[in-house]
Amino acid sequence: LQQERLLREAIADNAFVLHYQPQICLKDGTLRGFEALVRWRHPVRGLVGPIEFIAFAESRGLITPIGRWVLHEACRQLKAWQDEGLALVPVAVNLSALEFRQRDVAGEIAAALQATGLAPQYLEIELTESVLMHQTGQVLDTLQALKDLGVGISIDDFGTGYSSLAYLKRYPIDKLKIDRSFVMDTPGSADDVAIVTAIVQMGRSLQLKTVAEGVETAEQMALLRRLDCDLVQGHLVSEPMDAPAIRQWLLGPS
Ligand code: G
Ligand code: G
Ligand code: MN
Ligand code: NA
Repeated sequence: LQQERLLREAIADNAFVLHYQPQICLKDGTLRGFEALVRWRHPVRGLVGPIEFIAFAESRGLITPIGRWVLHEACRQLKAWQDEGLALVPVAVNLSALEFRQRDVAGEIAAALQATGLAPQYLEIELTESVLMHQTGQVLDTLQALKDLGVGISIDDFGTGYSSLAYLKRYPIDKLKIDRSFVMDTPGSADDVAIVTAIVQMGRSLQLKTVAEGVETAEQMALLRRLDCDLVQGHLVSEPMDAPAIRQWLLGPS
């Protein structure tokens, strides 16, 4: 109850902050995008990660204002960097299955782009497979509306859900994010190497970009490069960083 009251106050005060984790191209090492990850600026506990409050917020009906803030803040920040003259790469925002069901996602995204002036090619949405599992016409309509807007669509935690592979051709998807749990034990685990190999090959065949998540070692990076995975995201490249640190990265070596 205390927690719920604090979270309601946080929403009223916009007491959240976005950190951004870089995604780089495996071929040439260039920066290609960021994932936006929300944190709560908790009055007592300091910065609190999303694992500790997103599900709670969903259970209390409080996710909508948080999700709206995240979307708007990511768009606002990117546009501010662009207005400074920095060369932009897209930002990816996470949307949970519940958010996707409860909100007019396409309408809100269009409104956020409009309000901030950010061009749609600089925004991507990360969805989990559980969104696609419910194979309703409404999901297809929403994804098609995002596609028509020019916003990118990625499947997060790919391989961990229960959905059929048929959705990969049915829905207008751009990227598969290979879940960290498959990357973690490579190259030592032959099973995991086989899984990652299969996902990258399938991605290539279906013309989907592949992003390996949670890359922590040079050996993992070398394997992914050999497999011709497109992008990597993980602690080996960088942990999620706050906006000033990302701005320095965008400014480049000086
Ligand atoms: O930042 P961290 O590594 O702790 O992120 C943990 C999880 O929280 C990730 O799975 C990520 O998808 C999720 N997450 C981070 N930011 C957001 C957000 O703004 N909205 C939603 N729905 N999930 C988020
Ligand atoms: O959206 P998703 O659940 O995939 O969120 C990514 C989460 O993974 C974030 O919480 C982020 O902090 C975390 N993460 C990113 N890179 C690494 C990594 O290299 N190792 C580990 N252990 N976690 C990571
Ligand atoms: Mn994600
Ligand atoms: Na993920």
